[in-house]
Amino acid sequence: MKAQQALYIDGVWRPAAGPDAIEVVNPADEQVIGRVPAGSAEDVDHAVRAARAALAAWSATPPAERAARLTALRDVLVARKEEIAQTITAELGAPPAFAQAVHVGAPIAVAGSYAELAAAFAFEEKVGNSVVHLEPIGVVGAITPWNYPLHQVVAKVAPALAAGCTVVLKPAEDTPLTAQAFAAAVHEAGFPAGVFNLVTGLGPVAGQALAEHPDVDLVSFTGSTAVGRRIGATAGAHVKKAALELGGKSANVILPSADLAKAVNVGVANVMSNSGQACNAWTRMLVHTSQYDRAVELAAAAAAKYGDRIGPLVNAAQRDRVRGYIAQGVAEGARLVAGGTDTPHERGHYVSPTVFADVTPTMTIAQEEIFGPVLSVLRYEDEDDALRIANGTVYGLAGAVWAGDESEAVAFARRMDAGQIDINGGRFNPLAPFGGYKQSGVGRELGVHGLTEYLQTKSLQF
Ligand code: TXE
Repeated sequence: MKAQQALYIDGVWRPAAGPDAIEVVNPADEQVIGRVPAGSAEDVDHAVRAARAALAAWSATPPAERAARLTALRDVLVARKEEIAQTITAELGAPPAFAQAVHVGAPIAVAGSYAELAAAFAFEEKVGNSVVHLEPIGVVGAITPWNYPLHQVVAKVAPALAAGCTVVLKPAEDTPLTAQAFAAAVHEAGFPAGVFNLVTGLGPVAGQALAEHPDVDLVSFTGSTAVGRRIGATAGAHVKKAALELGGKSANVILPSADLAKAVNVGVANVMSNSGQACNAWTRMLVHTSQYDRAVELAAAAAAKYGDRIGPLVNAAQRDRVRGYIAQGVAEGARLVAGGTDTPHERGHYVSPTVFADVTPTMTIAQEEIFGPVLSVLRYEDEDDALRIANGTVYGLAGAVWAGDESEAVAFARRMDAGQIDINGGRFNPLAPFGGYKQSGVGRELGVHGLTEYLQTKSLQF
């Protein structure tokens, strides 16, 4: 898709107020592939005013009609699947097949699920002698990251629109072309002007202006814990709601009764997927001491097999950050059994699939989110020890448990402090709520739980 030198506000593409621009770079070959406007606070204000003006009519639009527009949006995404996947490959570096199947496939499922939910959801419920109305919270400011550039957008915008809210989106600097492709899809789907608006721009400028705007009722943010903390504080100062989806350091707990080879192989694939740029990646593999050496051998072999199939990291800063963590792992005494800090290609921001053994729970690489293709394998003595290690970080986003018997895995999962846990592998479910315990965030995305984030309640007593 060709970059638009414009912002999408009030149903039309229009120039930004100022001359600033963002260069979009292909992380695989470091070539500049486009330029988009770097919106200012003035542009954000313009977009918020458009969203406010559109709110009354959109929130009063019957849910079935909102559902019809979301169905149309899903259909446009399906029709443009290949084109959007190519855009994601160009600006994120995702391998083409993965870009189509996952980067575009998952948001298509999510958009479809919200079309169905908007039509079926009870926006009014009777409680004794009261009727409770579930009303849209208002104007939503959505701030999204680059790691899943379409999914992160759809996971916020689709439920907000289903709920009857209007939206201003500020996407990540690295992946604005996917956001523009999404805006074009919204336009084609026939949403009324002002219901969805896009302001591309820098986080500390356009993002901050959106988070601080007095006429935004809810900020929904996905990104780093540092920025999430600020957005939460700003929302608190204005007595507004903030939904925060932040980092993770998820544990993949392999109980002794599990199919070890399967658990290790799926676990490695999970961490290497999207080059490790996933907040819910199972970056800590926990293995019983009796199976530890075998698991490390299997993990190293699985990582080595990846070779050239892994895409680059999104930019040089992320690559350097990940390499820094690898160097720190070595310095703190972890044993490198695959990958490392070598440069696998002459150009592009690549990091080799990396596996560390002899990682102890307090090491930096076992505590901090690396956001790259780096797996730490830790050993545990017994189940209580495994649970202590699994729950022993500030995060609590996701996890996995493997056991010979599902009920054994479920019993362990119930004791984990995490918002989404896969049992013996698991499969993506667009209706299952996703979000964090502890410092991984506040609120949930996807399914009914994701929809209710965008609603407020009013009760009428009779
Ligand atoms: O995130 P930022 P970055 C984690 C991951 C990664 C690290 C840094 O560990 O290595 O964060 O990534 C906007 N006010 N995650 O620097 O800066 C920004 O423009 C308002 C986890 O890319 O948090 C972008 O749109 N907005 C994660 C969005 O915030 C601001 C996904 C995220 O960028 C802002 C991405 C400000 N002051 C990174 N500053 C996940 N949970 O999935 C920046 N932004």
